[in-house]
Formats: sequence, structure tokens, C-alpha cells
Amino acid sequence: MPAVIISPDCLRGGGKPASRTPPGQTLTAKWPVLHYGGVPSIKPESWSLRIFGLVEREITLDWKAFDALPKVDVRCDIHCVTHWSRLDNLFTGVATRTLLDLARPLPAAKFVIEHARSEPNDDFTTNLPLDAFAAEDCLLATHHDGRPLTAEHGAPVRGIVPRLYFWKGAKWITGIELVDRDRPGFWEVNGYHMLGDPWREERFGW
Ligand SMILES: Nc1nc2c(c(=O)[nH]1)N[C@H]1C(S)=C(S)[C@@H](COP(=O)(O)O)O[C@H]1N2
Ligand SMILES: [Mo]
Repeated sequence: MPAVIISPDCLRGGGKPASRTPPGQTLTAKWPVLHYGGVPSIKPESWSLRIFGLVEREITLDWKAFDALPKVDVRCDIHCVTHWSRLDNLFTGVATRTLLDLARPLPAAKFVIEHARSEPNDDFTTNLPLDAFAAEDCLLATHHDGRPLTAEHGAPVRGIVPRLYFWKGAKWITGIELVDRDRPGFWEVNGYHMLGDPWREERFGW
């Protein structure tokens, strides 16, 4: 078993719940479900992940290839922009660094657009800086607290970016696009923040 990577925000203020809770957030033990539109039902056999854009080597991984990559466990806190936080989640999956190492971003690549299956429209997107996406606690997760993700939480694979608000992790993720300029994704077009740092309450606007 690999060691668990602990997201640095879990250690704020000695790890006490109050000091780990960003301003304007309330703790919950439940895990609410939030997204725009319906819940796509995606069989692993029909899922694939494409890494493209400003990369040395564009790649598409089917489920078998993805599942064969080394896994990591990450302990992190979830902060939703709608004011709930859930502490001490254990996500298991493939580190974003592992995926980026396969495709090798070009020097011009500065931002990432995550693409995801969504219903009714086909492409949910969310944008973030490449540095933030490549942090060591970021992953494409298949499991939460030891159990496979349910469809409504993003099965078979979802993005997890622990240090930003939770919408920066696309459920039902199918693509990682590397770009040179920041481009607003779905919620960002609708007024959410381009970065979304919960500690600075970057909820809306840019
Ligand atoms: N594909 C997709 N992913 C998405 C969204 C969405 O609408 N579509 N919403 C985001 C938002 S706003 C939040 S708060 C989280 C919620 O994840 P959860 O339902 O697992 O709590 O998913 C994010 N990922
Ligand atoms: Mo959200």
C-alpha cells in the first residue's frame, strides 16, 4: 500500500476542525450531490480519458490502461462553494502528475480545462492553472472512503483538486486539455471565480 498523501489544508491550525474550515463554510458529515443536469451512467468499458492540447504527446487512455497506472490515496477536505465543507475524505485514484508525465505539457501550457460527460449538453468544463492541477494532492479519483464512486458522485472517474472549491473537480471526467490562456468553464461562464481559492472566498466574479 502506498502512503496516504495528506492535503496540506488538513493540517491547518494543527488539524483542528475549526481551523480547517474556510470562512463562510459550515461542516457537514453527509456528502451532498450537486451538479448541473442529469446523471450520466457510464460503463468503465465505454469510458476513456483524452489528454490533449499543448502536450508533447496526445494520449487517450481507455479504462484498462487508466486502471493499470499506479494509484494514490489522498486525504483531503471538500469545500463546496454553496457553503458546506466535509472534512477527512479519502480519495483513491491516479495522481494528476502521473497523467501529465505521460503526455508532457509543453512550456507554453499554463492552464488546464477539464472536460466531462454531462447531460443534456455533452461537455461540462472547468478551468484552473496548470500549477494548481499538478499539485501533489490532485488526482483523478475512482474511489471515496474505500468504495467505488457512485454515478451521482462522478463514476467511473472524477477530478479532485483539494485546495480549490469542489467545482474545480469535474465528475464523469473524460478529457484534460492543456492551454496557454485561461478560458472560463461551465460554472465560470455563469459567474463563478476563475481560480476559486476557498481560503480567500473566491466564490464569484473575476
Ligand atoms: N460534470 C460535472 N462535474 C461537476 C459539476 C457539474 O455540473 N458537472 N458540478 C461541480 C460542482 S458545482 C460541485 S459542488 C461538485 C459536487 O460534487 P458532488 O456531487 O460529488 O458533491 O461537482 C462539480 N463537478
Ligand atoms: Mo458547486
